[in-house]
Amino acid sequence: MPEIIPKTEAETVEPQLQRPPMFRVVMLNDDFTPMEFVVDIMIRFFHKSEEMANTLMLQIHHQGSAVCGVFPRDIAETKIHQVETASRTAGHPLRCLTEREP
Ligand code: NFA
Repeated sequence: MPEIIPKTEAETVEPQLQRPPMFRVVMLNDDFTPMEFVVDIMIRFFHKSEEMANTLMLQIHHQGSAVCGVFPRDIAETKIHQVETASRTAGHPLRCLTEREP
C-alpha cells in the first residue's frame, strides 16, 4: 500500500499573486533649482542614464512635471524623501509628489 503523505501548509495554501498598489513619483518644475542638479538627482536616485535624465529634466522644465518612476508606496515615499532632503541640503526648492497608478 502506498503511504498517504498529507500536504504541508506551504503546499496547499494558494500563492499570493496580487501585486502591490503602485505609485508614481512626479517631479515638479520650479524657477530656481539648477537644471544640472535635477539631472544629477535623476541619475542618483532614479538610476536614469544621463540622456534620459536630461530628457526628463527638460520635460519638467517645459511641461511642469514628469513621472520619474513607479514604485510600491514605501519606496515611492522614500525616493521623495531622498530627493527633497538632498535638495534642501543643497539649498534648492525641488519638489516631488506621489500619485496612485490607476
Ligand atoms: N526650471 C528650472 C530652471 O530653469 C529647472 C528645473 C527643471 C527645475 C526641472 C525643476 C525641475 N533652472
